[in-house]
Amino acid sequence: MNSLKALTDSYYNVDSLEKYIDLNRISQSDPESFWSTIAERNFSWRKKWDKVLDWNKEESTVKWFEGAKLNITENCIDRHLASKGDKTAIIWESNDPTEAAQHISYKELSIRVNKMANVLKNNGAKKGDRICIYLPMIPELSVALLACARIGAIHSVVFAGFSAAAVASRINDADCKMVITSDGSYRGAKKLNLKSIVDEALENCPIVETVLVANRTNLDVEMKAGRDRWLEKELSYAEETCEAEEMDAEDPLFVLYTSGSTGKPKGMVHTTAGYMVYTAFSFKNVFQYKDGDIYWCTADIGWITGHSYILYGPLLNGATTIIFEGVPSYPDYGRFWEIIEKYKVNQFYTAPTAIRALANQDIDFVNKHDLSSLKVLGSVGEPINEEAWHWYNDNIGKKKAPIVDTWWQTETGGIMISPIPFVTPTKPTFATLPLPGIQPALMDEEGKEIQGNSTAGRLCIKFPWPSMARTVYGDHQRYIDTYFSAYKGMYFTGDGALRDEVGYYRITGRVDDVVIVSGHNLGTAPIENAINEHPAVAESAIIGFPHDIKGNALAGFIILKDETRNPENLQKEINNLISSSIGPIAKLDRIHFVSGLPKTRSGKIMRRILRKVSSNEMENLGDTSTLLDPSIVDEIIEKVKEVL
Ligand code: 7RM
Repeated sequence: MNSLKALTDSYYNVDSLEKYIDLNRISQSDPESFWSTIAERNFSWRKKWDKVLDWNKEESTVKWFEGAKLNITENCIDRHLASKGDKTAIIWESNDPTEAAQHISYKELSIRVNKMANVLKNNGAKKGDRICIYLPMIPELSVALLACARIGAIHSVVFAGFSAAAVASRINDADCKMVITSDGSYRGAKKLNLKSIVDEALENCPIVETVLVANRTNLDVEMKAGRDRWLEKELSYAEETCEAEEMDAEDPLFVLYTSGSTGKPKGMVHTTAGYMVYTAFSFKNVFQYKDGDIYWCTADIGWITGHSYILYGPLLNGATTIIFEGVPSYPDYGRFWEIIEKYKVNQFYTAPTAIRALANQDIDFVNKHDLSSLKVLGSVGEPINEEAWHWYNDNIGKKKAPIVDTWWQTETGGIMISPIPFVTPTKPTFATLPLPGIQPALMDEEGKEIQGNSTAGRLCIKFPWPSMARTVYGDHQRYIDTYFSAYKGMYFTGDGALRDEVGYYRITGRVDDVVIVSGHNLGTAPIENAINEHPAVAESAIIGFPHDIKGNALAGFIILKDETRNPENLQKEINNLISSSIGPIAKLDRIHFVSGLPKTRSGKIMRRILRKVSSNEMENLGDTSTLLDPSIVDEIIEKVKEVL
C-alpha cells in the first residue's frame, strides 16, 4: 500500500516514532496531498473542493479547499446522529458542586442548536452577520457558537471577564448587530453582573439592535424595550429543526480577538473548511482520543483553546467533552481532581499557570482522589517550567500519562508543535516535534533561516496549514505587517524557540511586546494607553517579569506630571483605570514612579532593560550605549531594588 495512504487511514495510525517521523517527512514535502487525503476521508462535504491550496505570497492570501461546500455543524452534530445520537456530547459541570450536572446527548445538542439557530433567525440574524457572544461557561455558550455556524453567522466570542470598554471596542470593530449574553455569572464564590457590563458597553455601540439574555443567576437586570429579549422565552417558541446554511470552504466561521503588541486587539478571522479539518485532525491525534473516552479541557470557550479543543475538535470527532463553569479553587483546591474522579476523565488539558497554582497547595487535595482514568495530560498557553512539568507528571499522571506540551496560537487555529502520546518520547519543557504538514523554521535577526540542530532563533512557519487565520478583520494590511513582513513569505509567530540536538523544539517565549499573565495574552501598549489617561501621568512603560504562579506578572514604570500626589493612592487609581479599560487580569503587580525611561535616540523605549532589571538581572543589561540618557538606568535599578 502507498505509505501516505496507509498512514493517513482513519486520520493516521502511527504507533512508532519511526513511522511518525516518516509521516512527517511525507506530509511536509507534500502538504497538499496530505491534507486532501485527511479531508477526503473524515468529513461530510456537500461538495468537494476544486483546488486544495491557493497561496498568493505577494498578497499573503491563503485559501484551502476552494470550491468545497459544507456546514461545520453537520460535521459536529448531524453526521453523528445515526450512530451516536444517544452518546453524551457535552457534560456540563456547574460552578456549584451541589448543582446537578447536565449530560447533553448528540441528539439533544442537535435540538438545542437548531432551536437557537431559529431564535437567531427570528431575531433577524443571517449568513455573514457578526454576532458577539459574551457568556459564562454554561451550555448556552457552546450552543450559541454552533447556532451561529448553523446559519452561517460569524461568531465573535468575547471572554466574559473583559470590561465594558473591551467589549465595546470588539463589538464595534466587527460591527456586531447582535449580542448574546446572560444576566450574570458564577465564578467561585463571586457573582458577576454580566448584563450590566453589556449595557455599559452598548452605550457606545449604536449598531447593536438585539441583545439575547440567558438566565443563569436570576439577577434582577434591566431589559431595554425593543432591544433586549430573554433567550429562554425566545427558545420556547422556536422550531426544532433548522436547515444548515451551505457555506463555502473559505466563508468565515468566526472572529476571535487577540492582543497585539501595538494598538487595538486584532480580530483574527478563521474560515470554515480548513479550520474544521485541522482542529479535528489535531484533536484526534494529540489527545489520542478513542471512542468512549471522556475528555476535559479547562480553558474558557472565550479563548481559542476553548473554541478548538472544548468545542469544535471534540465534537467533530464525536467525543464527549466536559464544560466546567467554575474555577480550580472553589469550593477548594481539590475541584479539578474531584471532577476527574467523578467523570473518569481520560484526557485532561490545562495551563501551566493552573498547574503551578495547584502544585502550591496541600498534596492531600490531589491524593484524596482516584486519578487512574487519566491517559493523556495536556499543557498549553505558555512555557511550562521544569518543576511544574515534573509535578504534573509525577502527581497527576503518576508517570503513566504522557504530557503533551502543545504549542500554538489564536492565529494558528490549532496545535502546531506537540508530542503524540505513546509515540513521541516526551522531554520536560519541550513541545517536541511539529505535527504532520507543519514546517517550522528558526530565523536569525538578519532574516536568514538557521539550519541544523542545537540552535535557537525566532520561530516561523514556512508553509500554509489549513487552520491558519486568513486575515485581521477589516485590516488585511495589519495582518501582512504583523505576520508576513519580518521574514519574506513566512508566517512569523512572535515567539522565540530553540531546537535541540534531535530536532525537538522548546518555545522560550514572546520576542515582541506581548506578556502572558496566567495564560492570558496581554499587549503592553493598550495598558500603557489606559494609564496615560490618568491626569497625573506623563508617560509609562509596561513590561512582564517572571512570577512563580502567574508565569509572568506586570510591572509599570511611570513618569508623573504631578509629583505631589500620594503614591499609594495613585497606584490604586492606576490599577482601577487598567481594570476598567482592559480587565482586572491586566492590573500591575509593581508600579515604579521614575523620572525618566530608558529611551533610544529615536525615542523607542528599550523595554529589554526594564525587563532585565525587573527580573533581577542587573549585571547583564546588554548594550546601553544607544540610550539617550544612560544614567536613568541607575535610578531604575534603585527603584526596582526597593521591591525585590
Ligand atoms: C493556544 C494559545 C499564544 C502564545 C504563543 C506562545 C504562548 C502557547 C505554548 C506557549 C510555550 C507552549 N493561544 N504559548 N502555548 N509557549 N509553550 N506550549 O495559548 O494566542 O492565546 O497565545 O502563547 O507565546 O505565541 S494564544
